[in-house]
Amino acid sequence: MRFVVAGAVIRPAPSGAGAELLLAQRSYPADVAGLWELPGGKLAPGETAEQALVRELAEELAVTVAVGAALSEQVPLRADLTLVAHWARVLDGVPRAVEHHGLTWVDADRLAAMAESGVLVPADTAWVPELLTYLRRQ
Ligand code: DCP
Repeated sequence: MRFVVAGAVIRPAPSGAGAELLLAQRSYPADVAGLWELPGGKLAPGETAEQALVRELAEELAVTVAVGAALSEQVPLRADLTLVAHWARVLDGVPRAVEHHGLTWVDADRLAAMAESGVLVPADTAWVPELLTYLRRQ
């Protein structure tokens, strides 16, 4: 089994109420281009999920992140590929769309609206309930 790790990158909302989540708009492949995801990528041989997430977010967002606990859901992508996610925070840098079409910080209401309108990458919708709970509780 191989793994893909995605980052639930969060920050306190600028308003002071709740928290925000970073979403990235995929630029490829065609079937998911334009949809929004938690950024990340495949573990390289010998890497832990935490190490892979630090590397992928440095490559894709040009930031250094601190990686926290895993989210509860593991999502089967294919028979041999499983998607996991970890909470993360930016330690250094300002996220920039190096490989994505764009980036956006969303609060709970915006995330719920995006999930409802079908603009999230399908696999990532598994995390929406846990993400909404976290974003609303902060
Ligand atoms: N994926 C997903 N949701 C995410 C991140 C990834 O469903 N939040 C899926 C999309 C791909 C697979 O995981 O089917 C691998 O993702 P990436 O293409 O982003 O990973 P890499 O950049 O490591 O792979 P590659 O270099 O092959 O594009």
